[in-house]
Amino acid sequence: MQFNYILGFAAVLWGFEGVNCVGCQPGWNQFQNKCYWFSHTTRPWGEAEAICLGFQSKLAEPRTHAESAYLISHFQSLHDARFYWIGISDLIEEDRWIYSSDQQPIAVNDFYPGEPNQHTDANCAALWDTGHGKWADEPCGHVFRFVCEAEFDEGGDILG
Ligand SMILES: [Ca+2]
Repeated sequence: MQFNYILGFAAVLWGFEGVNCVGCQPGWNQFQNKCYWFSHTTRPWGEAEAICLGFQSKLAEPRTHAESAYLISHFQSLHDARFYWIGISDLIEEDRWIYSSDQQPIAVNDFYPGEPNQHTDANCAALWDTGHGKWADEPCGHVFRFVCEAEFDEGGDILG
C-alpha cells in the first residue's frame, strides 16, 4: 500500500514536470490542462466534430481568455489555412453562440470586430486568418481544417 502510494506520487510529479508527450498523445500540443490537435485534413463542421469524437476529444471550446489566446496565437504561427473550425455554433438558435458539448453560452467572445455578420447563412465559428486569428461565422458546410481538444492525461489511471 505504502509503496503504491509513493509510486503514484512519483508518477504525478513526473507527469507535471514533463513536456508535450507526457500527457498528450503524439501530434497533439499541450496548453495548460488540455491537448490540442490542429488537423491537416479539411471537413465540414459536423464531420470535423465527428472526427474529434472518434479520438476521445471534441472541437476546441475556448472557455478562458488564456485558452482562446493560445488557439489564436498557435493558429497564426501555422500560416497554413484561412480558417480552422472550433466547437462553437449558433445552429440551435440564431445568434445564441454556444459550446457544442454542453450547449452553454460562450464564456469568452473572440469574434473579430464586425463578426458574426452572416446571420442564418453562417452558424459555425472558425479561427480566421484575416481577423488575426479571431473568430468569424462561416457556413457549417464549408470545408475547413479544425482544432480538436482533449483532456490532458495527468496519470490518474496509475493512481487509481
Ligand atoms: Ca448564425
